[in-house]
Amino acid sequence: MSLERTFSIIKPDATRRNLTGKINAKFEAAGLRIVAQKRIQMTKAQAESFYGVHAERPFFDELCEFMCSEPVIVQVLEGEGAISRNREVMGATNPVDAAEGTIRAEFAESVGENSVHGSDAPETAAEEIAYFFSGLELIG
Ligand code: 3AN
Repeated sequence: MSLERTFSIIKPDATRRNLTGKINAKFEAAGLRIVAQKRIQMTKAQAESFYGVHAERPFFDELCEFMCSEPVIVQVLEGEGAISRNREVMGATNPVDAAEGTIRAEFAESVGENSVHGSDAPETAAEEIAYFFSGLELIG
């Protein structure tokens, strides 16, 4: 495995409940280094563009409304095999299916309000990082 970077969002259900530190502790315990991080509130248009791949899904509007409802933490995580490692730490999309000890098993409220987003492949990781962070915000 090689050193990778992945993109992560701590979603509104988690920032609302003050869970940023607990979620970051899970990333760090799994060997993921938080190399960039900021708190933003997305516009509806930004959320729709970010989740464009899901535009035809029945939950699209609900998802975009939720993602811009309150501030989120956008992050870049770095580590060996960071993309798959982050997906493991996040757990399954639906918290009832998420393995014990994962972020979604411990913190997610529902399949929609599931506390974290993580890129699913190297191409999407690169695109998502570039969507939210400028080169000047990324060291190395
Ligand atoms: P993941 O975030 O685990 O990669 P995706 O890419 O299938 O999952 O879905 C993107 C986001 O859409 C999920 N994180 C979740 O917030 C939302 N979502 C997925 N399935 C549903 C659903 N059945 N109902 C409501 N929201 C959903």
